[in-house]
Amino acid sequence: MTTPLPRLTAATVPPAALTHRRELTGTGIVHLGLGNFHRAHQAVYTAAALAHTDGPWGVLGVASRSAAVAEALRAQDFRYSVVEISPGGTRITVPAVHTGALVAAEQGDAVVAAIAAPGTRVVSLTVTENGYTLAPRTGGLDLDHPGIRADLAGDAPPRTTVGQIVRGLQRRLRAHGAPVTVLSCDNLAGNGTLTGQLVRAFAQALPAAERDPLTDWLEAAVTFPDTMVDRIVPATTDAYRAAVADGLGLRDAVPVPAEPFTMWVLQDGFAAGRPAWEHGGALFTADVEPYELLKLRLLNGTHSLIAYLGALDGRDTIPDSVARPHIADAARRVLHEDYLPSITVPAGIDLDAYVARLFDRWSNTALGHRTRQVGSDGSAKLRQRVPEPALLHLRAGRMPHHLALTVAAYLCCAAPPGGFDPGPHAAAMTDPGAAGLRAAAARSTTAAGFTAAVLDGGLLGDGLAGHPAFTARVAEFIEVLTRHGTAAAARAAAEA
Ligand code: CS2
Repeated sequence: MTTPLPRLTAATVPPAALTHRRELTGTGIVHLGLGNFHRAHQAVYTAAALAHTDGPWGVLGVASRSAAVAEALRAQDFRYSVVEISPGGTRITVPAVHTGALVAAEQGDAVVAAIAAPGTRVVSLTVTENGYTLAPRTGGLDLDHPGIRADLAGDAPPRTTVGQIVRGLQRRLRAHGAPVTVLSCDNLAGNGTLTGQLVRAFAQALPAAERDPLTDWLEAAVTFPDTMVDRIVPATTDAYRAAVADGLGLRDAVPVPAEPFTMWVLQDGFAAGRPAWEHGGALFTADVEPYELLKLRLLNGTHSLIAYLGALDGRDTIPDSVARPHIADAARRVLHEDYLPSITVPAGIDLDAYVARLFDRWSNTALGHRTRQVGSDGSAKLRQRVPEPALLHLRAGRMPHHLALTVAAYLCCAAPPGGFDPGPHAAAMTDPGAAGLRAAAARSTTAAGFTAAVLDGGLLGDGLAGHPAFTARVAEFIEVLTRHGTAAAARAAAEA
């Protein structure tokens, strides 16, 4: 019988793997969304900051629902490894920046208290596109969302992210009123600006006696910088646990795999200080928008097309998908023909090098990023990626064929028409919007009827509903995808 390896803890972590060796002197950051992305991105930059300068920048991580990650981290003194994987090799580091872990769904009041704590200077978020309780049609706060309604009533600890932030800020104002920064790190256009709008919309919906002092203080003491975040971070598997066992000789239940590439661009508007994240390579600029749109459209938008075509083509991973010539060709076309004309490339970015690097990153076979992961939550993700560039083209009189193909491939995965089997990788995608789409599919007898019902119903917001030619194009691609497959659909889009 082999002896089990020792667990990764504060006592066992090899000093050489630690990014910094300071004692954490305070919890200045409350982070909502303790998933892999946060742990391989903001946490790594914070560790790099602490390697250079001291500061009260411990992170209290708040898992949205999963108690398992919080428990595993507690058992490991909040240490975990980041396993950087590329075909060239594996590098393992331990950021060691977390000072605690909560579970929002179970400890809403503790989350409110943490946001209100005087030591908290930054409340950061990676709660995914779905976590922002956006109204599908308007993109503003969904005041009809049952969670938002309950959090506005305030009879129980808040359970939505926006509810937790506003209730935390309200308690903060009542307790001491010290300024704080709310920092969205999700893939949303204008993520900070939008988060500020959602917070203000929630505050505006409170009774006047609560609303007025809060809205004034929000203007005076809380900032919402925009950020662009980038790092491909797959889900953890036993292969990564084995890599840590091999590399460190330790048992880590929650290692985080990540590609070597990482990028963070932030607007430098912090109300109460921040870690020196520039030591991890973060870029501070007054205008984040060009970086956000570059990444959200060229990377995320193209990623969605690769994931849906790949899954329908029977591919488990993004690298396997992009290795298929017709999928790589469709990816190049959506990127160059549909997304690129909708953005201004930020000064200092070498576009050719950036695009070549995207294809290298997507082709990282060692990372094994799965089509089901990128394809999940398409109803929320595509709304951020497709409608604005599609509308720019449609208003200029041009059909964005590969954006229509993206939507068609998504619909074939999320709500396959009767008799069509999208295969196991599409079937494994999860999406809170899928049930509604499937109900619409069951009510429709034709692809055209189904597409009109869902796009007119606001699947991608209000704007696209007024463009029947786009709807018809999506329906045509659904027909081709379901009858003739992905290669024929890619050909039809390329030849259009
Ligand atoms: C992906 C992103 O799952 C997805 O939708 O497009 O998670 C992507 O990997 C990251 O944004 C890369 O920074």
